[in-house]
Amino acid sequence: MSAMQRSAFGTVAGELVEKVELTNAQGLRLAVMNYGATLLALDVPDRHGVLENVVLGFGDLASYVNDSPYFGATIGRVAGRIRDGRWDTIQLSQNEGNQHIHGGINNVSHRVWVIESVTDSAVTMCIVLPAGDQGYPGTLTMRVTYELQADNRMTITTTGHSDTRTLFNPTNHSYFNLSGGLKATVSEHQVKVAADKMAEVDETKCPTGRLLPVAGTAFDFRSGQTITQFCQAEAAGLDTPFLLQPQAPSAVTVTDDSSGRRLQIATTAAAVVLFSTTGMNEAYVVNDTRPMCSQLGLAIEPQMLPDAIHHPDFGNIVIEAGETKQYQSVYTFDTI
Ligand code: G6D
Repeated sequence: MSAMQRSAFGTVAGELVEKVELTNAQGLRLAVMNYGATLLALDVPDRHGVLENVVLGFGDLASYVNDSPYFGATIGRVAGRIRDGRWDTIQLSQNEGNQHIHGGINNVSHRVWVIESVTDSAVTMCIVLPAGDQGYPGTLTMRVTYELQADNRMTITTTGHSDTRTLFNPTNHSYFNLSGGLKATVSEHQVKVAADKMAEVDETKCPTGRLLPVAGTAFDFRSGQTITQFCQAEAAGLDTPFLLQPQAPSAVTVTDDSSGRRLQIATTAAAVVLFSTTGMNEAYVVNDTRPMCSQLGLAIEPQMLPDAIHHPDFGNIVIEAGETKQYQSVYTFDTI
């Protein structure tokens, strides 16, 4: 039997934030909140059927407001960096040196969304961003639907509709750790990415505009490698945009041998950013369980390539007046 529960999660600046939990017939459980339209928790079975949380988060709202590196958050209007925060003559808010990142200073990850509809298997949240917000033209309506299917799939569908030509490149910023309950880091997770090319980035982590073949480099994840193997060649870890092979049935596959859990992600987005949290030793405690440490999670962010607006071969992130654009990512869990 599938089920739904809705409860208060806290308040931010006097606004109520709610948590919605969905459970499918197999017991797969998803929890989201309407602050940042954020995925809070995702309990999936290991090879023995034991359900454990496989995403990074916090047990309380204040930690999301104060400490979160976008744990589970919806990102918009535009994910990743936009060089100098410039789009032609338009100046966007700059929140990382000169760059604009993850939608700017007061982005949608840090706002309270409206819960529009809830059923036993899906929840839809909505936010309306006024024209001029963070410098962007156009009143943009963003909607995110999290849906839990009976066959242990989670689907995240994000749409944007604008009344004026503007930019739209959303993502979900969940950090995965398939060991369950953070028993181990992701260092030994096996990661496979259906990408022949990656976007070169500079010292600010902003794309230079060059698309480089992964063949013959450490960034070749086409047959799979562990994060440890990758870091032997690239000690700084992954914070890398990959251009996906078109129509790849699984864009990213992550397998954890110890628990047997496997995650396969298919997406309509053309790219994915992988961020391995390498070197991220922080004072805050994740999932009320352990302090944030290097490689505690792997952020998998399906999106169009960052800074696409400056590079014609990076894909189109312009949304025209009156247009509705939709991106969908399907997260399928099974065991090996
Ligand atoms: C993104 O690429 C970026 C990282 O550099 C950033 O630190 C993280 O979000 C929070 O994945």
